[in-house]
Amino acid sequence: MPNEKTLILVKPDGVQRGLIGDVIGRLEKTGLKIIGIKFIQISEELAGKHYAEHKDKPFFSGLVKFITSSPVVALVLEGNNAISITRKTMGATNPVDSPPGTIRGDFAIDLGRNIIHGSANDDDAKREVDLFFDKNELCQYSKSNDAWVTE
Ligand code: DAT
Ligand code: MG
Repeated sequence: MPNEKTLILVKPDGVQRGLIGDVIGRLEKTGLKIIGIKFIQISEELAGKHYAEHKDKPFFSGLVKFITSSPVVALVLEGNNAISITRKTMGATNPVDSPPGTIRGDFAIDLGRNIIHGSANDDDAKREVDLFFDKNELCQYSKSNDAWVTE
């Protein structure tokens, strides 16, 4: 889809391991544009809303505990096919299944410590961007190389 938005989190493990720059650098290099960014401590309430689809899963309480265990970096990326481009760059949910060259494939070994969140589809992206960012925290702007990224 043209000019999609997607919500990214550098999760607590990525922050604690000093991987913020590597993760954001890889995403930036795709050509997707950062239109929102912040460093936040996720509350239990926000974690519950963000991971609502998993609330009945056995791993839900561990997931909430993990995502609230340390600050995260939240970003909104914008560009053509931002959701699928980002998911490809992230790798699979389980690092074991993530090929080299992907963020999870290169930086993670454990399903519960997989470094990055990225919205999985259009509905999730809209909901998650709204959960983490106010409208006035997103910047619409041009970059001089836009025409070299998008035809
Ligand atoms: P993704 O983060 O790739 O969108 P997901 O939405 O299915 O994956 O799950 C959210 C997170 O929950 C995932 O990044 C890691 C954790 N998780 C998923 N499945 C799990 C499982 N079976 N056991 C433990 N943690 C799991
Ligand atoms: Mg998901």
